[in-house]
Amino acid sequence: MNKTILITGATSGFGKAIATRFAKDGDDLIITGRREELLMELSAELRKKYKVEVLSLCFDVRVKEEVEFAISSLPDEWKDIDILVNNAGLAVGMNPIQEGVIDDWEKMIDTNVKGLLYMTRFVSPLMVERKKGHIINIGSIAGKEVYPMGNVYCGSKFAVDAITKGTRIDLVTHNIKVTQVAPGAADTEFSLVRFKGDKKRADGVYKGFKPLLAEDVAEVVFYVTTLPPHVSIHDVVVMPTAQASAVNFYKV
Ligand code: NDP
Ligand code: 8X3
Repeated sequence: MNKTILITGATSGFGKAIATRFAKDGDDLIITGRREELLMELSAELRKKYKVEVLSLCFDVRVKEEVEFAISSLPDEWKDIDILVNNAGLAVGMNPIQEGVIDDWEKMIDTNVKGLLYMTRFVSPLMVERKKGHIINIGSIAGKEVYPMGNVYCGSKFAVDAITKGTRIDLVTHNIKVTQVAPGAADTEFSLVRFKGDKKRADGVYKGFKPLLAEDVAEVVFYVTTLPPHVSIHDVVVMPTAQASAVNFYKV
């Protein structure tokens, strides 16, 4: 039976690939992001190619009122969300802590931590009411290991790791699965955003080894939703074969 999947940050990278993967399975999608034109393009493409229903919602996950409005005003036929993928997130800047740009810190914490919390806060009651659901949080290897100048981004992803565990504990009695998928280096718009549009620097991150593609991560996210109701995957770390830890790469 087709499911309803809500994916935040579906305008690029993992979110777009995850939306496409579930559409291929025939599922209906609620896709979100701030770039309305990209949401429109993706909606049209998925509807045409996979004949699925797509609702696109343009809002900023950092703004509590926007998140609350988006979820509380969902049409009735879209309220039965089976899977929430908290994917929207970013790194901004890469400085030693003593030279950190406070505005960059706020963007990361507000998006990666508070945005994920707002989404969970407003969507999880709908799942509790139905006594079913699956929340998938996109963490990172940066939420498992701290690396030089990763300070606040790593902190935000360690928070995702902890919040995922806490969410699972609180929702266990409501029959809701909670999973973290924590990828290593993946070639998306991530580094372009982190380095504020410096494409040369962003491309340099992926030189000399084969990074993950967004589709690889989407396949893992899809897989964790395919298991029987009594089986729950708590945590998956998915890395490029050439990456052994946050900072150890085999580059040629
Ligand atoms: P992208 O930059 O390609 O995608 C990020 C997505 O998040 C975009 O769709 C963007 O949409 C959305 N987004 C960012 N800020 C907001 C906001 N305030 N409100 C709503 N949506 C927002 O990067 P990735 O696909 O790589 O990143 C997805 C997730 O994966 C992030 O949480 C990231 O931290 C994590 N991650 C990435 C890794 C990598 O190496 N690429 C590895 C491990 C984890 P829009 O701009 O339209 O708002
Ligand atoms: C993104 C991966 O290792 O660049 O979360 O922080 S990393």
